[in-house]
Amino acid sequence: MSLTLYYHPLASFCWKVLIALYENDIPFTPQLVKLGDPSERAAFLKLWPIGKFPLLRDQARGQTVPESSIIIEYLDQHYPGRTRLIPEDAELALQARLRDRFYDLYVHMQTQAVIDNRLRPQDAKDRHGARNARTRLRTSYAIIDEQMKGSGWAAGASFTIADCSALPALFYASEVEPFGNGLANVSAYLERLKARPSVARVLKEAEPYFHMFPREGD
Ligand SMILES: N[C@@H](CCC(=O)N[C@@H](CS)C(=O)NCC(=O)O)C(=O)O
Repeated sequence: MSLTLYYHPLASFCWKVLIALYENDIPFTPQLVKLGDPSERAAFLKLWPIGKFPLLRDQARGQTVPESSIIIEYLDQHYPGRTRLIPEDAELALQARLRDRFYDLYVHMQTQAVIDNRLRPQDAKDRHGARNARTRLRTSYAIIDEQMKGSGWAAGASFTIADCSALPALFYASEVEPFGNGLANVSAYLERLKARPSVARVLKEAEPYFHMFPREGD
């Protein structure tokens, strides 16, 4: 098999790529990496010294591809299927890329900041950073609620890269900063995402690892 995905089933940015792979039934070898294991970490750092996953290795094309959004672009270019993750229409493609960036930067990364703070020892907490991240999350939720008034997907009528990004971002964000009342469109969109077969499969595979998610420590 040509493609190997270095990943962890609980790692939110890996979900983005798993959803893309499952959307188009692209065959790949899943390579689970335990970054906490010194020898697995050392081997992974040889492939990608930044040490973050997902990472895709394409043996047939001799390419090693980091960064979830770039991996999805790569899959869409070289392993296209029934779901075009980057729309062919240039304007729609721009929208999809913008929403992908939005979910990564203003939802996903903010959620990671809150989680990172939970994992810090008491004497190294960054409460200011975590508070700012929650404020940014609430601003993002309001923007998304406005965008998702209809029943469509993040960048229009078709499922795209933006939806691959939205699921892990909103799933974990809603754990650390619940939507509460008044965000019916965001909640409905998250439920729509969860019902998508590619997403349901990713969540099912992550289930055995959910106990590892830090639920307290703010
Ligand atoms: N910008 C990267 C972010 C990747 C990322 O943050 N991955 C996390 C897992 S969700 C990771 O590797 N964490 C391990 C670490 O930072 O040591 C992408 O989109 O792929």
